[in-house]
Amino acid sequence: MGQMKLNIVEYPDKRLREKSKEVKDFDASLHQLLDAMNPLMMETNGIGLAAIQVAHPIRALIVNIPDEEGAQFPENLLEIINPVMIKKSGEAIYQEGCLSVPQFYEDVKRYEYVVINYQDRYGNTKTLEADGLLAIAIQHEIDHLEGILFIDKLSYSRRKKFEKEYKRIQKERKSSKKS
Ligand code: Y12
Ligand code: CO
Repeated sequence: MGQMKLNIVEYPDKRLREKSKEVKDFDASLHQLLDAMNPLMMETNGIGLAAIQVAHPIRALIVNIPDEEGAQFPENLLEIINPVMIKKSGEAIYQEGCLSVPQFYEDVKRYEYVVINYQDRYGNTKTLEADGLLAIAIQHEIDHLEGILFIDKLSYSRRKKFEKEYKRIQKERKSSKKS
């Protein structure tokens, strides 16, 4: 089996709107996918990536929160399969971005603190308590599993701002003839 070739699915691709399916087999094909997602996330300076963003609609995601200097370490990689939010509280606003919605960043309101149950790549059940950036990232990625993007969470006026900027970005891309 060779290296898996993954590409980021970008808005407005309808595949991002699919509801991802529960992972039942914690087998080599799952491990191969996770092993290919991590370098892609590192190369693109991402801190979170859901499988559906690379065209695999399964309930799997990875997160790697950088330190204060922005450095990421392999030992901080979290592989989260079949997550379920069991506790949530507080409020936090953070400027989010998404590899599937390039070049757009906007403030989104989320829970400040969450607890999730999930499985690791071997199917072992785990519990994770998160606050700060990790809590934000987990909520952003769990939304992907439901076909929800961060731009869906914006107020009417900020969503309009996104539509405008998105059109501008598309025009720029066309005129520079890249993709
Ligand atoms: C806080 C906010 C958002 C999340 C979800 C995870 N989001 C990301 O990892 C976003 C990554 C991202 C990276 C970009 O850089 C490159 O593509 C090289 C980027 O830049 C451009 O689109 C030009 C945009 C987003 C977790 C926590
Ligand atoms: Co995203």
